[in-house]
Amino acid sequence: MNPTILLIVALTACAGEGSKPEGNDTVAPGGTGGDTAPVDADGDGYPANEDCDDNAPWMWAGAEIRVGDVRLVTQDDVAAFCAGSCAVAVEGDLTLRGSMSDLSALSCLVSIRGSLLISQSDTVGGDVQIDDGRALTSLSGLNALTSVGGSLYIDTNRRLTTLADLSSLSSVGGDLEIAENDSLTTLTGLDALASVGGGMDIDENNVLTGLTGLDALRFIGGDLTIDYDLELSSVDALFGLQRVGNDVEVAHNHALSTADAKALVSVIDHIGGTVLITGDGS
Ligand SMILES: [Ca+2]
Ligand SMILES: [Ca+2]
Repeated sequence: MNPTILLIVALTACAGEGSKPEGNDTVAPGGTGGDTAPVDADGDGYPANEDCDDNAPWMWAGAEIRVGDVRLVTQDDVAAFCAGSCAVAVEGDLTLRGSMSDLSALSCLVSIRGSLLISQSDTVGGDVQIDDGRALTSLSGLNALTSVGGSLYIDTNRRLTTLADLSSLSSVGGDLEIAENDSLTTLTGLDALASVGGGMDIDENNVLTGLTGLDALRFIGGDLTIDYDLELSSVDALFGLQRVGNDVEVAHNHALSTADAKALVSVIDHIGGTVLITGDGS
């Protein structure tokens, strides 16, 4: 055989090796093969001392910056997101919208420079479409996310019951919108959030009873809008709010007394725009 062809054959044989060892290997890459097999708790082929997380088989390597926008639609997309890295920063927008039901494999996600959209729209042409594939009930997997540079949209997630997994999130640079989540009863989990650079919009969450979880929020750069949350009976959790850059609207929350809505407005030190309180309860 021609030596050049031999070289190509040899290189081809090597290709595909090296990114991740076979999962069943008991001796890790670089291991000594000594008397005692190194501990590899998650079975990803990397022993504990070479694995950035030895309890997560989808992560073994260091930090990575993901350039551009990322859109995850299927459970396979979610499973492939970390691609071995223990810490991934997304430079663009991250969209989670589709048929995934489990985000736990996103535990490498530490920051998003752009916006984060979590939306599982179940409505098509105005009709409610029951689709068991759209079964996201929690955001488990986003526990390491500390900042969203752009906006955070959590919309139309019919089965989402908790935001507890956003407990590391301390800042949202753009808007925060939480709307039409039909199973969400509480905002507990947003407890570290102190600042929203844009507007905050809490709309049409049909079973949301209070805003507990937003107790640390002090600053909203744009509008504050709380509309059509039909079971919302208390806004006390926002009484630490010091500044709203633009308008405040608290409207059509039938279980909330107008007096409570007015009490919220009265405790905000600075409101840059107008106030509208209408259609709340008596
Ligand atoms: Ca391991
Ligand atoms: Ca691992």
